[in-house]
Amino acid sequence: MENNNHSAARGALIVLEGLDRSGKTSQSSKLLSYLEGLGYPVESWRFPDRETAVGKMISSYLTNQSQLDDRTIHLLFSANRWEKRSLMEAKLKSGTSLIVDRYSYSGVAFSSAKGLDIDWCKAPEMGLLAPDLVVYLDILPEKAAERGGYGGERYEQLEFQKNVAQYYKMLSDASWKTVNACLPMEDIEKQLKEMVLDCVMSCQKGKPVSQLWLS
Ligand code: T5A
Repeated sequence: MENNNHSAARGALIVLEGLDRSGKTSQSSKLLSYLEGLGYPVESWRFPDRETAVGKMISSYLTNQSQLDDRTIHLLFSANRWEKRSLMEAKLKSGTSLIVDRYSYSGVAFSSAKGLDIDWCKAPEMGLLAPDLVVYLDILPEKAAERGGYGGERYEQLEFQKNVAQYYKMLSDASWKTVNACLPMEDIEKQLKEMVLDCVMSCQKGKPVSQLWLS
């Protein structure tokens, strides 16, 4: 195993997106171990971050313990990213790569799928940090629904997830990498490792940190 010191260069912001149960959490932890094994400073993050005060309100909503207006919960999801922005920037600048399970695209896709205006949904995300890589774990909603634990949270409903998938398609652009999330986990892991290592290495070469703009 390599044990290089890569900490002088800036870290990469890598985002995994996809429907509920597409396998983001499983793959995040594999990528974390992989990059750590290569000696890169790296952390695994997820949104919502349910540990903060805002995150606790979100978690209560997702588990149906509280009710919130659609716009209110949308802005809370966004605030949950904003409250982490400075720390995110500091980590990246100090050389730590971040593997992030869900980001602004989840915010826009899920809220738009409820019927909110997509431009209204994008607005509070402007100015967050732009990912260096977005990987979409592509799975048919019907297949995701067959996976363990589905249905426990508010948005884990087949018809709604079908709608979310349409909005993800609208949001994706040529820079996104799509991986078939129905492949065996090891095959997905292999593809992700290559993509992520490329990205980490290009950020090390001095690619600047930029701000998010959702077109
Ligand atoms: N949301 C989120 C918003 O509305 N707005 C926002 O701004 C944000 C950030 C919570 C909800 O909030 C919404 C989206 C969500 O509805 P969450 O906590 O990330 O978001 O919820 P989930 O996406 O459901 O997270 P999960 O951890 O439940 O799903 P993952 O991470 O996609 O999947 P994972 O890895 O846990 O795997 C699920 C199951 O599938 C199996 C795993 O073993 C596990 O049992 N699995 C596979 N099985 C076969 N083949 C494979 N390749 C497999 N990969 C995984």
